[in-house]
Amino acid sequence: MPAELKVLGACPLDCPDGCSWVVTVRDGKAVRIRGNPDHPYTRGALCAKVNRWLERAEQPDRLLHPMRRTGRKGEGRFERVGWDEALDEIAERLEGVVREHGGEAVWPYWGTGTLGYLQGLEGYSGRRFFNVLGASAHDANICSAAGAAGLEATIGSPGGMDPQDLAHARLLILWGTNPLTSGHHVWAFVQAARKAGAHLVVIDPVRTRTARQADEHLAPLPGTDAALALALLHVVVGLGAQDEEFLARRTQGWEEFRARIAEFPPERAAEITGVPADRIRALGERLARTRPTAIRATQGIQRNAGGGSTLRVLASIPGVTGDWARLGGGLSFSTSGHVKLNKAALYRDDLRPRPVRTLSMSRLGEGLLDVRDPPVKALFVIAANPVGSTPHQGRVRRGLAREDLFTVVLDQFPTDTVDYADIVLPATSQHEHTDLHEGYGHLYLTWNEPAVAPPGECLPTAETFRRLARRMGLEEPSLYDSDESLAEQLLDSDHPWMAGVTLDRLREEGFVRMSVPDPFLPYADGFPTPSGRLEFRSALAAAAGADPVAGYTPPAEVADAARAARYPFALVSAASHESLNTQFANNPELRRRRGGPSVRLHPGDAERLGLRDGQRVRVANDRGAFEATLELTDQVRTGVAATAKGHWPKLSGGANANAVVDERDTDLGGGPVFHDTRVEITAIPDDQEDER
Ligand SMILES: Nc1nc2c(c(=O)[nH]1)N[C@H]1C(S)=C(S)[C@@H](COP(=O)(O)OP(=O)(O)OC[C@H]3O[C@@H](n4cnc5c(=O)[nH]c(N)nc54)[C@H](O)[C@@H]3O)O[C@H]1N2
Ligand SMILES: Nc1nc2c(c(=O)[nH]1)N[C@H]1C(S)=C(S)[C@@H](COP(=O)(O)OP(=O)(O)OC[C@H]3O[C@@H](n4cnc5c(=O)[nH]c(N)nc54)[C@H](O)[C@@H]3O)O[C@H]1N2
Ligand code: SF4
Ligand SMILES: [Mo]
Repeated sequence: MPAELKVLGACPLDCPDGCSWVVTVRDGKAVRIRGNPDHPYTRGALCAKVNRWLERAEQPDRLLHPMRRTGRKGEGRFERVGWDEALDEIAERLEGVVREHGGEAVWPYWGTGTLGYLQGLEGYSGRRFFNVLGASAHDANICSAAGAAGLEATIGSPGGMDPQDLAHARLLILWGTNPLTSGHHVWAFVQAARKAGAHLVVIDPVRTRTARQADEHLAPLPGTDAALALALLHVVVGLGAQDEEFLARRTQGWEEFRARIAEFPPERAAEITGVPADRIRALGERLARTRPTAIRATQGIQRNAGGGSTLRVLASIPGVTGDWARLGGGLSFSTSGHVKLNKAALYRDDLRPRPVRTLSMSRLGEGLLDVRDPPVKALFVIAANPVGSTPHQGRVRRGLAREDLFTVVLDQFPTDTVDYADIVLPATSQHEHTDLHEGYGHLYLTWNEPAVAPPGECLPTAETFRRLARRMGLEEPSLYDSDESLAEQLLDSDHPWMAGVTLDRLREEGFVRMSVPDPFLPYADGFPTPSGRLEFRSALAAAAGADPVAGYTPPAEVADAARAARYPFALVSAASHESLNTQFANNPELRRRRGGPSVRLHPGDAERLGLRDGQRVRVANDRGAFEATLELTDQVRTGVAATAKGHWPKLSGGANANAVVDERDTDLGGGPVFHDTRVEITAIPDDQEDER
């Protein structure tokens, strides 16, 4: 065996970039990790967080053995037990719950800790096991459900442009997305467009790292983007710059949408968004004269009550200008809609003994406290940290503290959620197991070969469920399929875009581009909607109880005048540079760089309230509160408070931003409304601070 090996793998994190990585292994130990220089999207670089991947896996707080709770729920006191004992106890409790309350009393709560098809969310590792039990289905809607549903109702799927083709745009609008923090590999293509003369606009209530690089930055109030977009189209149509031929041949509902556009002159949009009318008019004129225009919007823009409608209107812009027909024109959100793997073969939902109800990931508090017939009696938390990530933290904690709830958590670290587990099972890290990935920001599939043996008694999630199935004596043979066999079944797709994408090639080359046409104009032959056209008017939206015509749905709390009088700031809690959701938030070096939770305000807003830079503050509303250090900066627009997601509550005074976020659905898709939250900010008196 050679002394040094290079093993190709895939970053498993919930990030559009889906990087391919190279792990150097010396004497059985992983000694170096770097971005794959041969991958056209990764281009040799990882990111500030994942450069520390190997260090993270060796942190002293890594979970290495199964544990059983000894303290109260939430306290985090455990004793070590063996795998046999842990699996016996789980099997017995689970059989009891299914016997007494039925399979639907079991909730497999999968998170986004890994997006792998074999170990994580994309394939819902263990899904076959839960299907055999007849467990409740899990709607993993916490991230991009609203936008995906809005796009499905408009262009047929969340597919959109290949982000690499942003390089061909001449006007590029980064809309409610902060890629220099949340997925920086797209930047090479943004820069290529600029080199060729493209004008770059960023639309974000905060002058982010990304906005600071742009030619132009507009700062609307959160959740008001659809009004802004309609006003841009008002200018386009006023100039007669719409593409009549495209509208006639490729769209449905133009007359109604046109009437909607007429309701939003720039002056009205200025009132709603807080962006001056002359700036809206100027951008509208630029949009009218610049072909092709590309819009890149990711998840940040759809975390408010109108998130689905917003993506409907944004995807309608290239429908009006005809840019969907041009390379470098259109909209890019997530390429996941283009991935044509045989997911049904992996999921095997046909194994369910009968149809089952679906529980919403974003409503864990409700699911544990209010849902009946049957109530949830057994909860499996798999690669998720809902105490840190899910809306309305106080309710989530109350739900998890229920004495009659049996909770199993599979994780790598002792998170706030682990503290509520009855049984904790230690999971492998990506370079210790096998997996297959897509990247939702590109068109490659990536293979992850294990580089080293797992530490301690850690097991891959898929293997954990094989062992649990055996322990319970389940006879369905497909529960015991190996990782390789699962990958083969997933790749067994007859869609032309999957031609030539084989397990052998993936293993050999590390990544394979899907066989999409080149150049990639996904809607050249029509849209995958019921009408085959871009649907300004959508029956799907109507069936979901939303306005059938794409339009502006105001944010719930941001636009609520009564609430604004009580809670003056609209809080956004976006991606932090130093963590990936709650992952890496316990890494000592990244914690040191990041500092504790902060909240940023415009100096003018702070002055009115007598608040000082650097002061300790309480960010609160009627749902809860978290503590932070106040930072005054004109990078945040007035009326907005900016903080970051992902802090571990137990490392930050007991709560994070989700203490104040409501458990409420978006207009389409049932997504959460993280960036549609009103708060007050008050100083914590110095003496109180000393007591802490
Ligand atoms: N470093 C790092 N990278 C990450 C993550 C992370 O935690 N850290 N998280 C990953 C995950 S899970 C996801 S889903 C993506 C999310 O990445 P993004 O899609 O970039 O989402 P956010 O970070 O939530 O918000 C992006 C920007 O949108 C702005 N914004 C908020 N509300 C609105 C609005 O209503 N309108 C407009 N125009 N702007 C708004 C925020 O101020 C923020 O600057 O990033 C992934 N990448
Ligand atoms: N306030 C606010 N909250 C937010 C957001 C926001 O914008 N604002 N964004 C939301 C978004 S976009 C998302 S995607 C969610 C994410 O929320 P979650 O799905 O809860 O994701 P993480 O916080 O990353 O927690 C994932 C856990 O999985 C574990 N893990 C990682 N890999 C594996 C593995 O291979 N096996 C197992 N068993 N465990 C593993 C990690 O150690 C970690 O504890 O958070 C949401 N929360
Ligand atoms: S988090 Fe994103 S940018 Fe960083 S390595 Fe993973 S896929 Fe690449
Ligand atoms: Mo996400």
